[in-house]
Amino acid sequence: MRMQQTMRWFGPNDPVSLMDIRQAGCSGVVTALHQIPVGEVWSIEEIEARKKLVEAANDRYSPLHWAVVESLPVHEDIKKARPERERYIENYKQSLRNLAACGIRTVCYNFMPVLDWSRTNLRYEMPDGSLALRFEKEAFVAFDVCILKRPGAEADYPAEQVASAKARFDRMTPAQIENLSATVLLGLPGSEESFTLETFQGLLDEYAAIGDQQLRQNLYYFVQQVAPVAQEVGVNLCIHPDDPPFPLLGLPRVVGTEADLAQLMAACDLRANGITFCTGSLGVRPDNDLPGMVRRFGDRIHFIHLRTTKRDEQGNFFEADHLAGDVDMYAVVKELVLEQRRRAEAGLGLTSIPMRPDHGHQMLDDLKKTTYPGYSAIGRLRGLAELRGLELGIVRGLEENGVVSRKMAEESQV
Ligand code: DNO
Repeated sequence: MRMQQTMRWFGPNDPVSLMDIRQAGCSGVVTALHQIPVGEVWSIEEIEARKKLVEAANDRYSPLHWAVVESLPVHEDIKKARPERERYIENYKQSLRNLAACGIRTVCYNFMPVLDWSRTNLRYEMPDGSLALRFEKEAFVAFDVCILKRPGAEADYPAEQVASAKARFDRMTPAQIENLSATVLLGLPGSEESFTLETFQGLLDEYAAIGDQQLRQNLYYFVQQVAPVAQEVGVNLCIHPDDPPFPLLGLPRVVGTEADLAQLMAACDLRANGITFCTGSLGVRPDNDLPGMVRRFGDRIHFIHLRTTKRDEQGNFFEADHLAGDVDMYAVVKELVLEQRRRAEAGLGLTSIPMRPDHGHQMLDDLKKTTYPGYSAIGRLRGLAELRGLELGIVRGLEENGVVSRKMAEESQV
């Protein structure tokens, strides 16, 4: 009845070790074969090799297993509906079959064109001296209008925003310009590629004729092809919402709201066509009612990212402590507990939904280390510890009020 506690592991080169993840209290590992070029088949051999790595110390220590693939990336030709998409869709199906054959049943992906997630500052200092990730609108506009110089960019923003972004750009040192550009472009973890300004503009140009509706059609087509195979082999696909959940750089983004997700769920009405419920991404929009979305999407939620941001009126946000931002984490976790109870009662499999504390501040000893932005060990460990306590408190409270049975509550003891 408890969520399954997991952490992301970027593979053998990740400075955070599997032992760290184990000692944080996780039983699940979230990882991907980042070494395989996007679009190629994940072979059984390579999947097995990663599985072996994850399980290597299981005979001596508390067991870890590969719980979720994040991500099985979707080739750009699929997003753009190029003729070659058919081959990539066949490859995708084959990777799903291979993952199922190796017992891996939850597969996260996203459908963001060109860029995966985007921030403008990876070292935003919090009042306690820890470092957080931040998205600042003015810096982003400065990148778009003054650094990338995207044709037509100015027309995408109100005139005052363009003016303040230009003024900001004029005050920036070459090192600051370089840093902003690298932050936006050079691929955050999870994003599979890094770019130069020119190649990047070239990739944006390829989307010139692809608007919101077209991108939606391409997503639904993809899901209608792959979800039936996933369902047949017992894999749950779960789309990660766009981060941030609004259009950027003239590119459409079609997975940011409840309506977007509902439309996607309806486009292929199979349980295998599911959602990664990322409170960090979805929570940037005040119009997303997160607890209500958990209730309404119910058993289509296959994976959970718990994180929160603090936003302001200008459209900026930073990643807050896990229980301190705009997301009502108590209400969200309560709905997730109730959803798990519904699954237990309905006899559905996968009652315990895999959850990871998404991101964390760089803090304590990690301030001296080079870590993947957002993925240092200690900040995530703090987040997980808080979330674990929150879940336990909720389950026990529900038990006291007779909403869940003692047996279910006991099963949720740490
Ligand atoms: C950021 C992540 C994303 C996510 C992918 C999923 O930390 O949540 O990079 O992994 O978008 O496909």
